[in-house]
Amino acid sequence: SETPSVRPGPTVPTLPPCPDLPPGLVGRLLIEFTSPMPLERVQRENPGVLLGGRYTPPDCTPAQTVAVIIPFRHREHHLRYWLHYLHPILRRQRLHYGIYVINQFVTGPVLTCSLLQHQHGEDTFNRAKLLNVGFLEALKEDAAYDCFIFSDVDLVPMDDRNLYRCGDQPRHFAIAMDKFGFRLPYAGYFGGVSGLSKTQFLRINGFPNEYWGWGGEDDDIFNRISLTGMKISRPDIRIGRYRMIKHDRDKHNEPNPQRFTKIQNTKLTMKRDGIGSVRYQVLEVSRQPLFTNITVDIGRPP
Ligand code: UDH
Ligand code: NGS
Repeated sequence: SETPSVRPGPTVPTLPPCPDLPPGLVGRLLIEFTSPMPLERVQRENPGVLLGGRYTPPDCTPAQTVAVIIPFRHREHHLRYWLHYLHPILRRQRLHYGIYVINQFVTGPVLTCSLLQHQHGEDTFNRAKLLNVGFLEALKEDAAYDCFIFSDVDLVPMDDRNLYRCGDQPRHFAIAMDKFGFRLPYAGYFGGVSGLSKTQFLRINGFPNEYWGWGGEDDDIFNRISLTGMKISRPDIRIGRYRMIKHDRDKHNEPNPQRFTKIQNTKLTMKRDGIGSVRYQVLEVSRQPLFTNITVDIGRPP
C-alpha cells in the first residue's frame, strides 16, 4: 500500500508557550467610576483588540482560549467601564480571549387572556440562562474555547494577579467585593465572577435556566459543583478584591420568591434543567470593536 507523502509547508515561526506567571503584571490597581468613559476613548486606548473583542498575545502561545461571558440588559455605562479596565488587565495576563455580551431581549406580541400585549424586551431578567446561551454561542464563534469566565458587568478586579483562567476545579474570582467589606458574604457564595473549563461546565449540565428574577442561581451553580464532587478554587483574599459599580435595583429583575425552595432541589432539577435543555432564539450577532454583542430572546417565565 502507498503511504501518502506529506510535503513540509512553509515554516511558521511558533511562539513559545506563555509563562505560567505572566511578566509585567502590576498588582493592585486604582479603580474608580467617577470620570466619564466614552467608548471612543476605550477603543483608542485598546488598539490591539480585534473586531468582536478578540485578543491574542503577540509574544507567546497561551495554554487556554478564554471566552468571557457577560449577562446584560441596559447597562451600557457599566459596560464602558468594564471594557476600559478589563481589556488592559486581560492583555497583561497574556490571555487568548474573546468578550461576549449576552443581551436579553424579547420580540413580538404575546397573547394573554385574549389581550394582545406588545413586548419591548422587558420581561423578567434571567442571568443564568443568559450565561448558558453565552457558552453555546461563544463555542459557535470559536470551537477552540476551553475556558469560560462568567462576569457581571458591574464588577472590576482591583488586582491583575487575579488571573482569568481555568484550573482543575471551578474557580470563584470575586471573593472580596467592596460592598461585602472585602470578604466572602458566606462560605458557599459563588456569585459575581466565576470560571469553569468546558469539561467542568458540561459535567454540571451547565447552569439552571429556570431562575427568573434576582437571586439563588449562583447558589444553584454552587450546589451543582458540590453534587458532582468538585471543589471551588479561590485566589488569595488579598488578591481577589473587586469594586462594584453602585446602582439601584433594575426593573424586571425583582427578587425571585421561589429561589429558596429551588436551591433545595438542585439535586433533582440539575439533570433535566441545564445546558442540555436551554431553548432560545438569537436575534442578532454584532461584532463591535471591543466585544461581540449577542441579542437573544430567552422567553419569559412560565
Ligand atoms: N444585569 C443587567 N441588567 C439588568 C439586570 C442584571 O445587565 O437589568 C446583569 C448585570 O451584568 C449585573 C448582573 O446581571 O451585573 C447581576 O445583576 P444585579 O447587578 O442586579 O445583581 P446585584 O446583586 O444587585 O449586583 C441587586 C440589586 C441591588 C440593589 C441595591 C440597591 N442599593
Ligand atoms: C444570597 C443570594 C445570592 C446572592 C447573594 C449576594 O442571599 O443569589 O445573596 O447578594 N441567594 C439567595 O437569594 C437564595 S447581594 O448582596 O450581592 O445582593 O448572590
